[in-house]
Amino acid sequence: MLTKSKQVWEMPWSEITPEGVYRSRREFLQMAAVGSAGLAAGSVLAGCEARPEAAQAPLAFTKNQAYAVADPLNTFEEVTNFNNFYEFGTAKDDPARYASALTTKPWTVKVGGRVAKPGNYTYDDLVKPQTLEERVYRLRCVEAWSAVIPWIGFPLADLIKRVEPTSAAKYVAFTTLLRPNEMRGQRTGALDWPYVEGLRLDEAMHPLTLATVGLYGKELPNQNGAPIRIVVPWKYGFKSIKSIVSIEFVEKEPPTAWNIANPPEYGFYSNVNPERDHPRWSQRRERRLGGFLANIPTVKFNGYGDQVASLYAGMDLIKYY
Ligand SMILES: Nc1nc2c(c(=O)[nH]1)N[C@H]1C(S)=C(S)[C@@H](COP(=O)(O)O)O[C@H]1N2
Ligand SMILES: [Mo]
Repeated sequence: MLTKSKQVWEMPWSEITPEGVYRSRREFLQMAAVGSAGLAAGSVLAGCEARPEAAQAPLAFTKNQAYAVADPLNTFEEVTNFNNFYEFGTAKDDPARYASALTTKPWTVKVGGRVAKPGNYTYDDLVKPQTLEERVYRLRCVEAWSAVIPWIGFPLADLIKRVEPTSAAKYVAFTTLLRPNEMRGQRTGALDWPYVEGLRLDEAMHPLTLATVGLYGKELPNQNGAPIRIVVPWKYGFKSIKSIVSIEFVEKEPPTAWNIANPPEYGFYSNVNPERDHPRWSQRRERRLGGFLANIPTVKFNGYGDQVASLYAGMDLIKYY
């Protein structure tokens, strides 16, 4: 756990990474050290791990080269074994351990509120008409770790345009599945269930906001929010709500799970902002998942400022944190 005294980048990785993941990480590093440095991390892993590949189906997609990150990708192993998904527990390895209990087929998303085409849309209704693309985005958690991940999805704006919000729609409210018999964390009071999040309509329609159905070439593993989640790369990770079952177009700023849990710590906007510390720790620096890059400066809007800063022109982002 993070504490007041220690910043995440000051800790030995073993303190923030569950023991099992840490061990396999070390083994991976040892094997990688003797292997070819030129190989993609994914194929290095595939070569040395006896474990079968995850069961996710491969997806057809095109690589969108416009969205790239200079830093190396995190490995599939890293981004699927160190997760926040409180529906399965609060420890970082709980989602990998317990999310297989979730059934994601069939899956329906209810679209409602201020919209011309409300209804219950199946996963195929939502995803089949779209061309899927791979985009490498950073995800930065408010806990000061970050990851570089090849996500697969489509602009949320495309979906929003299809369902035709009315002029009364100013915000989009998202809700995660509520199914305590499959989501063991929902049998605890870790958060108010179901998990809810929201975006201003213009944020939701920004071309960077990705309706996400996969990573590393395959359908999302359950622990990363299968079968469909949002990824908002310029905001703290908790805005990137997983396993969504409802998209509602509303007039007023909707409640959000972490704001309900602790308003002084988690605001509605939650833009990555090194100038606005979390009350219990600094946001100036971060550590890359996997431990290669520690104590690296956090960049405002997670580096996407050129594209998104104009959304907040004239707003005090210390007040609207
Ligand atoms: N439904 C739901 N969505 C969620 C969370 C959660 O607990 N429940 N955690 C959030 C947080 S805090 C982060 S950092 C990201 C982590 O995404 P990842 O596990 O795919 O890296 O998911 C976000 N989406
Ligand atoms: Mo997070």
